[in-house]
Amino acid sequence: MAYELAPLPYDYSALEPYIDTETLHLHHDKHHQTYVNNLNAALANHPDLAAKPVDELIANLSAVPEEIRTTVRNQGGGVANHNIYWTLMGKPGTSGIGGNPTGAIAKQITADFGDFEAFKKTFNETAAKHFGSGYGWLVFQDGKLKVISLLNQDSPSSQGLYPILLNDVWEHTYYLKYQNRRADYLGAWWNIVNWEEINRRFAVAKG
Ligand code: MN3
Repeated sequence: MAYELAPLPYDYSALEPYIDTETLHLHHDKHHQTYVNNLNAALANHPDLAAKPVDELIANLSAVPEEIRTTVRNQGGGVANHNIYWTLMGKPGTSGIGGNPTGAIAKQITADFGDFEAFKKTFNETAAKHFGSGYGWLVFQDGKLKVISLLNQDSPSSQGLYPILLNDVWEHTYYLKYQNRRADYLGAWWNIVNWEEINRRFAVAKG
């Protein structure tokens, strides 16, 4: 069974003005679709693996034969990470989108970082300083929130950590609108972040 690209959970213009319509078309319809196509091609002769949810492939890369492991890590990671990325955002000004964090994640952010501003600063700096392509991530480890960055399409899932939040800092994410100003994109992104979905993921991460 082949993997398929799920439609965006909102209109292509929904994230304006923070993420523009053209970027969303390219990022979802071209970049994400290409990861899906490449993963399907890599697993064409491995129906047992192709039957697994992509998150399971990424969480257990040692189960993938060595000759296709790097491809699955990169392409499968590209599928899985973008699946998360789209759900972490929503139309600015609507309920649960942007503004201050809510619920359990708000309390945990205060406990581990002091306040939301300090957390944002840590996350944005980590993602802004990440050299090359990759993502900034928020995970829950040893009872604490932790901000990390990983290269390319690598996921904390491969290290046994459930991702609560990520932000894509590949240039295709922001270059049309923000050009080289990655930090501006990172700062603007919090206006469209979906706290309900982040709380849902935080509950899973806590187990
Ligand atoms: Mn991307």
